[in-house]
Amino acid sequence: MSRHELRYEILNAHNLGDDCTRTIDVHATPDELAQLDREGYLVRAGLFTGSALATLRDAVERLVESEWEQHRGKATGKRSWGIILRHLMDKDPAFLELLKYPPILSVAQAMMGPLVCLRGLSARVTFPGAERQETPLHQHLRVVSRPIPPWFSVPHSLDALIYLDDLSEATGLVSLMPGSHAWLDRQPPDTYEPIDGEIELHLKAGSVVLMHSNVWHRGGPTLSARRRMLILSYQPTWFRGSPYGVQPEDGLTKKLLENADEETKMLLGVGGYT
Ligand SMILES: O=C(O)CCC(=O)C(=O)O
Ligand SMILES: [Fe+2]
Repeated sequence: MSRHELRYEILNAHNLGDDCTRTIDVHATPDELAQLDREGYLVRAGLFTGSALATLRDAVERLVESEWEQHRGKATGKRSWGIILRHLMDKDPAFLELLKYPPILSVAQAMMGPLVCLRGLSARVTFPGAERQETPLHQHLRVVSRPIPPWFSVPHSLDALIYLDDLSEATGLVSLMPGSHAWLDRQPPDTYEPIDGEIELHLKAGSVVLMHSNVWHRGGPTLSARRRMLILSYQPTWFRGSPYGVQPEDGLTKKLLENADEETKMLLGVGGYT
């Protein structure tokens, strides 16, 4: 993977004094960033392999086991998203390793600037069976109004869809609509069916899709083999965090914050703006 360096100056001498510059070692080429901006996605095949992939899978397995009752106790419908586990960095040290993972974080900082924080890390696990587990077409930042007001802030955040199993017809492909993150005048139709112009991705386990959070996308049905994936998201520091899930009171990130450097604090949502 080709890299390049980007240097930002944060115009906040009032608080930062001389400590205003941030140099990002971006794990992408300028052309790839331009594609991400234009199309809304970038595929990283085989980013996680070997023990790194196994460690993430094992950590997801442990959580599926410990949270099984909580998630499956209530739901047994005809169709669902499967189970979604949230606040992962508070629950297992394996996930904390992803907080500053350069191939993902550096791209978030290249696209949104140095002042970004974690929006969330969750896992989606789907199983074959009587209940059909898939998602409808959707986008993640549903905060746009029509007409666009003069001082509207276009919402941007980056999702890394980290696939821990192969994506196939058996496990469920991911489909997305290139360029749809920039369509501020409409919302995705409520459908589980393909739409004109969408692309379907077949990917090997360990592959990652870097995606603008407002790209229209859907996870296809898990028909005959279990499927596990993670969603690691970054947002500007001044965004409100994701509203989903309940953060554990004494989670791992709380301990980490006790002796954290400024970068870690910022990534965990403490400061990073005034
Ligand atoms: O499982 C996938 O491929 C996509 C999942 C998704 O879009 C979500 O959980 O928001
Ligand atoms: Fe999604």
